[in-house]
Amino acid sequence: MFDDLTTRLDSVLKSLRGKGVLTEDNVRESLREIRRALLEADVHYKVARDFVKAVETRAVGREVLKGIRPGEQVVQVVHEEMVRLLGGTVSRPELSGSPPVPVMVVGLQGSGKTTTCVKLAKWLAKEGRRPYLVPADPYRPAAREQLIKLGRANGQLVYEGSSDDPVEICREGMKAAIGQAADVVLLDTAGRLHVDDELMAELSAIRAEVKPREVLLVVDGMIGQDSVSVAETFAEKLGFDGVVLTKMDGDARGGAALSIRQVTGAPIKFVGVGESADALEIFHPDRMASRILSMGDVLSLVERAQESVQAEEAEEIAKKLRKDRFDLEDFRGQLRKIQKMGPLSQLVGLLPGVPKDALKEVEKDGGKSLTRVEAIISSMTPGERARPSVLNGSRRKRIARGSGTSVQEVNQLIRQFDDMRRMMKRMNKMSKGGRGVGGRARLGLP
Ligand SMILES: Nc1nc2c(ncn2[C@@H]2O[C@H](COP(=O)(O)OP(=O)(O)O)[C@@H](O)[C@H]2O)c(=O)[nH]1
Ligand SMILES: [Mg+2]
Repeated sequence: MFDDLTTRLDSVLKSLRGKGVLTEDNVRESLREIRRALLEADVHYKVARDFVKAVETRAVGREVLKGIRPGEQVVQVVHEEMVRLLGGTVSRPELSGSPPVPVMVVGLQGSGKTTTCVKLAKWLAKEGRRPYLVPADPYRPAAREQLIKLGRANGQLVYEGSSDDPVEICREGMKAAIGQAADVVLLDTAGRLHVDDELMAELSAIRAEVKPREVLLVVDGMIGQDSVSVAETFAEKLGFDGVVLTKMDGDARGGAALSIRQVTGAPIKFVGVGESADALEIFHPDRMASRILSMGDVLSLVERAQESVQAEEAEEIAKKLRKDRFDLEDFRGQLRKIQKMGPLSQLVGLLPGVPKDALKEVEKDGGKSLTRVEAIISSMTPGERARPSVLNGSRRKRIARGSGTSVQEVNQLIRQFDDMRRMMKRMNKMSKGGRGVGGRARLGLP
């Protein structure tokens, strides 16, 4: 996702970053480019305009222009504004209250409501809840069957009563949920191909009846601008508490994700990233912003890495990545090189997914945290390094003890390793697809 947008922004930011001295003209020209890239990614024009204005206000100021690394600072501002645009912080669904807590899932036909209901049920079950699925679309028998089948196939409880009145289905479904000792009820409501008043009236009637704790609007991330106007209409006519953006695994241009929060004021809570029942993720604004922007960061890191690494070694790593055999042993090797490359803080700042706080930490402790990472990896057996998936709770405990760290630190490291590997795999794929990153990505380095 976001490939084109990322590539475009990357080149703008890279040219900014390279500049030792920035003039207002430099910055303005870059901002024009950013705006163009956003519009092409189908970001709502008002959102693109306001975004650029916000960055400009902060970036075209004296402090920034007098800074040590002005380009870097502007890139930082762009990132921060993008996080803000995407909602700032993670917004989890609000499911407190006396059980069963009703959640109403609404949206246009084909947006992914039914699939999302099943994904949510699975996600909730993992969170220790006991969800109950209620098919509340009486118009298309196939819609009801779909939820029953899909829900069952995924081991979830489904209401099977049939009435032709959606309000009655929801009311009865809530009662049945009590009988099943369920604590969350997911109401899979009917959709239409287009928003119409009849649909809104029906949804309002359901809402009045069951008083859902959450109304989640499901929006198809592939349809760009249209999804934003759909969301606007739902916001105006029905109101909702959060958005689930589906089909983000496809070649969505990213515009919907970037516009919806700003246009509707409601947070994106989940993203759907595939057809399977597991393909649902909590939406993280900062991660998403990094995904959109930080490709460039990875690439500049690679650029530096290139200087200190032998070509054949790099080829070896690329090969491992292709075969998905890049392991913690390799990771440690890379870390050692990073340490040699210094200045450390600069390099860590370029790593994707490393929050700024962590960067400050590293700066403060002068590289001790990397030493800790090394200690953790060194406390693993060769087998564990080769196959990190075997690292269960008790092994992690042992490793924490052996390396004089905490289980949290071990967990964090494994997470970082996973993220890094994913990122590197993507880069590797990109370079194979000849997407303009060419030789640098072939190195396949962090
Ligand atoms: N690739 C992908 N397909 C999805 C996703 N969510 C839903 N779909 C597909 O979109 C189609 C419509 O989904 P459905 O849940 O039936 O939509 P509904 O009409 O709103 O209930 C189905 O083929 C789903 O498999 C997603 O996150 N990624
Ligand atoms: Mg459906």
